[in-house]
Amino acid sequence: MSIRTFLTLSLISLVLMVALTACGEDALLSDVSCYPNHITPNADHDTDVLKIQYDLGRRAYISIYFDDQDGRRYYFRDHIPHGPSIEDPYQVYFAGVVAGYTLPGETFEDFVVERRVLQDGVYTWTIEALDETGVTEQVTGTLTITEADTTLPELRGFSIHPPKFTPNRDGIDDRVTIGVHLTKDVNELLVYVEDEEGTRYHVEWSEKLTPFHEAGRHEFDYDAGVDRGVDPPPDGVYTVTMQAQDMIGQWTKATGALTIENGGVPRVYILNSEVEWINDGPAVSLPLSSTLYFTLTVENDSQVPIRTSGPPPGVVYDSDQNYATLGEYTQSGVFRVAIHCETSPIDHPWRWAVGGPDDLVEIIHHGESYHYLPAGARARVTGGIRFVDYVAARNPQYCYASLIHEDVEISMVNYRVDPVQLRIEAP
Ligand SMILES: [Ca+2]
Ligand SMILES: [Ca+2]
Repeated sequence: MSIRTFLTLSLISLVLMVALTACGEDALLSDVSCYPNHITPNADHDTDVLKIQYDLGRRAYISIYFDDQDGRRYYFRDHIPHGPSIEDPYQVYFAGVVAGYTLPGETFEDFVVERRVLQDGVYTWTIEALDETGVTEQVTGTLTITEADTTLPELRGFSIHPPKFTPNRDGIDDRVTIGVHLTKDVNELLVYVEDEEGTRYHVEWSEKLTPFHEAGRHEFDYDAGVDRGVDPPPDGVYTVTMQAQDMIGQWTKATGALTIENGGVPRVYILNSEVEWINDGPAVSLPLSSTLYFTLTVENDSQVPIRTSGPPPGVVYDSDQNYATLGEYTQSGVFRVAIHCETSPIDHPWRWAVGGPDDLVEIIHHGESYHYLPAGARARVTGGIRFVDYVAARNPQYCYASLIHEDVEISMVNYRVDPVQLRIEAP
């Protein structure tokens, strides 16, 4: 078929189509109505919504848009594919909200407007169908908008802090706070973290001063799941998205980048749940003022380094001392080996780092020095308690070792490992 023949045939079919349309049969777009012709989109349930109805004769792309009196065009639907309407006409409700736009001279720094209500005024509406052969039909009319609630739910001062974090429960940069000042009450306020493939991770709202969904300061807290013992998303760069939607249906959106580094759930054990006590245990008898020594091996069986703090292995405590009297206070997120006896006046009073200088790696962070046992590493830890006193009513007593994740947990597997029965021989 020559191009000329094709064009001629196309022309004939086009003429036929127009003829058929004229007869009201097989029309692409027919029975179009928009009611009412005046709406007040302000969520007061009074003439807030326009009902649009149409029949579609065959598959087509539907566009619904509004032109203001200055000739600016606002899309409600932009080339959305539709099949033919079979029995009932298509019905769609329009609440005055169109694709986001900005007014002349208007700029927003922290967010973009995704959906926005039309300003008060008189508009020409157009419903347009474009079929697969390129035939377009459209119907137009007039719509007046008054009392539109044009206030936007602005997301001011959107912030992500810190922009790079290490969700590994070491107490340093384990969480991210995503903050915003919301300028209007909304129906929905949502934050998620998304990777390049579009996998989303929910972020919890945590600010309690402003009720959820109300105008004011809001904060969201993201721990990457590690608080629940879930492995965080892989290290990498993610997009944080905050989205607000008001009663009218206006949407605003703010985005920013978030980097995950050294993410992972620490899994650390006392190797084989074994403690070598002095004189081999499991029952030990020592003269008063002598020392209960122990040795054990800590295994970091995770993908992340684990943080620890002093005193170093080898230190011997007097029984009436504890970690605080040595100036080695607890620190959130730190792992330490600890010994507890039944008569201990405080919980696990004697504590040691999970490795010595040769086992640990020093990391400087914000000018402070921190020590870590690397991923996959093992370290032998020794220590002792010199018993300078004892409780006669509890002699002998049991002592045991634990591996403590300070201010986080002592997992059951690391709690009260390999007890020894200790008798202090009275002089
Ligand atoms: Ca209204
Ligand atoms: Ca961390």
